[in-house]
Amino acid sequence: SGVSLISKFRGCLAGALFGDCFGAPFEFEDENGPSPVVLNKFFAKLEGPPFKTPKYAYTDDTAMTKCIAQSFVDRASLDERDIAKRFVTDFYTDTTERGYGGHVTEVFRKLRDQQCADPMKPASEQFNGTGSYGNGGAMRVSPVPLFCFGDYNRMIHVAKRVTQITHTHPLGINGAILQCLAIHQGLTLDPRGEPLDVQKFADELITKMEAIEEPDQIDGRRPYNTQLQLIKKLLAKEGGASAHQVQESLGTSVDALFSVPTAIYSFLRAQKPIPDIETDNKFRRTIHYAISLGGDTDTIASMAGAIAGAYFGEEEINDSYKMYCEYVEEILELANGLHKIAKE
Ligand code: 8NA
Ligand code: MG
Ligand code: MG
Repeated sequence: SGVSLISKFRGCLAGALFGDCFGAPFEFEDENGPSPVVLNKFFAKLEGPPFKTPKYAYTDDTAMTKCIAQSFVDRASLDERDIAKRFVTDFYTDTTERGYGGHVTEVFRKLRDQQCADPMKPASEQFNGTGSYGNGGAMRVSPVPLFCFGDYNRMIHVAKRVTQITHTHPLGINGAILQCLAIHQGLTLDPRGEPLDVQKFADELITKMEAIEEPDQIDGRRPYNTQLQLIKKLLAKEGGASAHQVQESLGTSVDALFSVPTAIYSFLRAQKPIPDIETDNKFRRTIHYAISLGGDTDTIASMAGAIAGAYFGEEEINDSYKMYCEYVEEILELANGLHKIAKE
């Protein structure tokens, strides 16, 4: 009974890749997101009879995810310097434009100049020492809950360390931890049988984040807690919240605080049919909905896809997607490698 762990591992990393590749063409394209007609056509084509096309390219989200996964697989331990070196080498040798964040390239330059001797230092100097609160930590955290499966405290520690190579602002770090927790919950739940209790899924994230997130020194509020409470309210809305309400409250920006909760919401909302999204498949519905909100579509769809893939497993992902994206075989091989480590 249930979906196998290997299928969940493969679904998680493949889900992150497909969200990235299929979300990238729409990134910040239109203020309100792509039109329902355009998106339904886009996915119907991917799921229809095979057609010839250049493969959809992955972006920074997958470029960095694969560095982390490969480091874990090769070293079977956390090695921040090795991960930093892989980020830098990939950034400077890749001939494809991957669309990195506006300021993270400064971290790569400094890391290269000091040969990653002090891998956590350049990130701490970003934005006058406040660190980046972009979603660049959260967008690449998916290998962590796989690598640390079965050791909750170590998982939190590793998520934090891996994020700090580029993002040291508490909102950047906690966004990555929250995304990691959502994937972890997805991995541990059985998608067959009772429908997912979406309110309970959010409540469990709230409880876990309360032990991690410090209250703001001025207003005493916990920013991610506030967003998670919002997710619960939006999910409880009669007939479903409008896209506008979600865009205005949860956000679709490159800030971790205004994109990680949106990805989690997309996964939870997609457990039931959504108006204008013409599919019964819940993985498709998750990334389709995430992209429909607009803004940072590749990253939000990638994060939502990682959670959905971890929950449903590879079998819920339409097989035909594999024909149209680069790096599919490789990412699935990395998932196999992480599964081998998790079993030991
Ligand atoms: P980052 O660390 O450069 O952060 C992204 C942006 O967030 C920065 O350029 C700033 O504008 C802003 N920011 C972050 N922290 C602060 C702060 N403390 N004070 C003021 N502003 C701040 O890069 P990242 O890795 O977090 O970025 C990830 C996102 O960038 C992903 O969505 C990814 O897909 C990519 N992205 C690329 C493009 C593109 O076309 N090049 C567009 C959007 C997003
Ligand atoms: Mg990207
Ligand atoms: Mg992005």
